[in-house]
Amino acid sequence: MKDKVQISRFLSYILRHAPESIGLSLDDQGWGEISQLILLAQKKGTPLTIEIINDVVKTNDKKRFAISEDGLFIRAVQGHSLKTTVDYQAITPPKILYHGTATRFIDSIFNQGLIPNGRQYVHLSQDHKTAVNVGNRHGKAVVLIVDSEKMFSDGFEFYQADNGVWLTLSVPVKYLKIEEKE
Ligand code: HQG
Repeated sequence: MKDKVQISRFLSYILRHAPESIGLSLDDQGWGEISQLILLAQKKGTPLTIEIINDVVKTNDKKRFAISEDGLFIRAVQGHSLKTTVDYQAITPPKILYHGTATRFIDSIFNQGLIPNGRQYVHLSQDHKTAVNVGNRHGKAVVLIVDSEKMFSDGFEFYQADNGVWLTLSVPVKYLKIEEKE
């Protein structure tokens, strides 16, 4: 049996990026039928049960997934590259948000602003530590401070996924600064 981290990665890949890789269909809100997922994953050599799925959803460190109220469907709450996906409500962001990245991306970011790259949205966090962790995944971490208050008053929309991650379509350079190290 694969461990929970492997199952979480598998579910992230299927539900955010490539449901078709196992033949699963998602609706336009990103929901896939759990019974189908189990059947199709089994065929591709990843045995899943409803108990394993429930356990991964419940105990996932970043609460990446949600199960529908009737218990029949599952979706990723953020991180999609798929176009057809979760409709987020636009809401007022906090004054500032953080974005963790790697030093090697800084020149390009200060040229083009933050762009979603493969995903649908740029991911931001309210919490500094999360930004450092996200940055460390890509190399030497550097934290950018996003003037979300100004962006919002200039008409940019912000969304928050169920797990607290903040999303916006892009962040132009003028709203970005590198965090000063003490
Ligand atoms: C960078 C995790 C060059 C951007 C986290 C980042 C997050 C640019 C990388 C979620 C750029 C994209 C997303 C530009 C942005 N030039 N590089 N103009 N604009 N970048 O993995 O934000 O564990 O797609 O700084 O918690 O790192 O997967 O995005 O370094 O919420 O659930 O391009 O992934 O969640 O990398 O992470 P990613 P991310 P999970």
